[in-house]
Amino acid sequence: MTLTCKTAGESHGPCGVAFIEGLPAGLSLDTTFINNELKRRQGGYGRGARQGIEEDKVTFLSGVRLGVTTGAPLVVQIVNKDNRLDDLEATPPIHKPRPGHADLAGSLKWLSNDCRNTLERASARETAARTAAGAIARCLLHQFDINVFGFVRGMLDVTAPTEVTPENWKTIRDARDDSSTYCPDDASCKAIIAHIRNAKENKDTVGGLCETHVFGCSPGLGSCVQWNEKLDSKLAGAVMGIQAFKSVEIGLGAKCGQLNGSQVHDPIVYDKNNRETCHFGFTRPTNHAGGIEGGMSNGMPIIVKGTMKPIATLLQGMDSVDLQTGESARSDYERSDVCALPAASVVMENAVGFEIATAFLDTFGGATMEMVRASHDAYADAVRKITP
Ligand code: EPS
Repeated sequence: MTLTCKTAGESHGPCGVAFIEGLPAGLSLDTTFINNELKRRQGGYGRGARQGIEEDKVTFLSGVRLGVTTGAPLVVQIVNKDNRLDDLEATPPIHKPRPGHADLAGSLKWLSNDCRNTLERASARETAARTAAGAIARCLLHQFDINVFGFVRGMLDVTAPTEVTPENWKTIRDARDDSSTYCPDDASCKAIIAHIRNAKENKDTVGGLCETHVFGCSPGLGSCVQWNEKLDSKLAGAVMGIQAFKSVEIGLGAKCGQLNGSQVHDPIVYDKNNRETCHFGFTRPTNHAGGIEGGMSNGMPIIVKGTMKPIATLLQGMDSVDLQTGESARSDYERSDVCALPAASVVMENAVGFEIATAFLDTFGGATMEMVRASHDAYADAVRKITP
């Protein structure tokens, strides 16, 4: 069974949940790790007042016994403290849609001049459940030494010069964790803070660029045989599915269109002495492909970049229309964040982790962790038999 996840929950409803199917039995879930990912998602410079109210933590409602998966559908819950959906004074109708938000399209789709139902579900509060699902899936990846690492790469004119490698990523992760913007480069972090402050002063908002690296994937995750089995296609869908993301790139991404083939493609090098590693000795001096060729992992680190647009709720409002009168009006304002880019980098890290776990189980799946391990190890033995 393919690993799948659906989420449910309104921003100001009682809770968010993720419904996950396809995890093998016998996987120990590291609740400290999962809750820490939720805590990181709540943080970051630029967040609004809501995160002072919430204290996101997972409760497993099914599929887990004594901290270990049973193979049954897993439902994980994150309780909302700011639960006021049925209080009409506290969640008033919204009828001046915010440009950039789901408000207008959703109200027309669901035939209402009140954007409230749409915005409650479109809200990025949903990303708490998605982050939990990704962190749960990463508990499986950790058993196979596959690590996912995400950070903020830049904003406006700022691009962190940080180079991330399989050798240095843990040190860079420490720098990220010491940074209030989740950007590991100190000078870039300061410049990003200045941009967020400036946006706040101007009653504006700001987005930016997130990046996720995956280390330790063996070749062959994903497939070239069908368009919708390609790992890059799945990663792109997963990242574009995060609220406010407007572009996804793998490796060099859009820059590929500005270079010749000899500048884009990564030469292949073989070193028999590295046959015991995840890439079986096949490495590349460059990694412009971002670890994916023909829709399959190639043994190099997987690199995904995602762009988040500025949040659509502006304190200054924007030109819009009152859906009750048809007259021009400034858009409604709801309490919001000035910038949720650091949080988005955590969501992206975990969304990527979920897709990698899905591809991993599509390749090495089994009902139990023992079966998955046996399949994974048998594949590695088989590759070493057919390589020089
Ligand atoms: C959001 C609006 C804000 C954000 C929210 C996303 O919610 P509220 O109106 O309750 O302050 O805080 O993000 C979260 C609650 C979260 O946990 O990330 C929106 O309109 O998308």
